[in-house]
Amino acid sequence: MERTFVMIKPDGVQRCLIGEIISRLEKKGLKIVAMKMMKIERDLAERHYAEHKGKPFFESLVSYVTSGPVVAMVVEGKNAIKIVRTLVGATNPAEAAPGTIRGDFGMEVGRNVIHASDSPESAEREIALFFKPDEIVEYRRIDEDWLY
Ligand code: 3AN
Repeated sequence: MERTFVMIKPDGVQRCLIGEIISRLEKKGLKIVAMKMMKIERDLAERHYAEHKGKPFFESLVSYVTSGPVVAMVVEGKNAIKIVRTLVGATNPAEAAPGTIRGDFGMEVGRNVIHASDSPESAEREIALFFKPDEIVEYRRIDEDWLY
């Protein structure tokens, strides 16, 4: 099993897409093993997006993700990182395929609704930034034998 970090960004929360997004993850077969609504402080946003420091969009990215509450999650499943990225779609909603979260609900890259880790290294780093180990739970989905 693999774990990935998913965050519904402030626009996703304000546009009442929390249920829709969680529903897509659940129906796919992914398991939510940690979840919280929170307001991100500037320091956490800067650490989360450290790889983009110095890029022209860094300031607007940090103020966007700190502008309102977000829903942070740890999502588990076989190949979860790749599977969630596929459900999320391309970074730029203008290029994201229909049927993906960004393709269906986003209009531009600066308001792209959701974040998902892009590699095992970033998943591990991002999960540790947002969650303490004891906030992550273990349980079986009742349909697990039918998913795998
Ligand atoms: P992804 O979120 O698909 O992994 P990254 O890691 O390249 O994409 O970018 C992180 C975030 O930075 C994006 N989700 C988006 O909000 C923002 N971003 C990326 N590229 C741009 C850009 N050219 N202009 C504005 N914001 C951007």
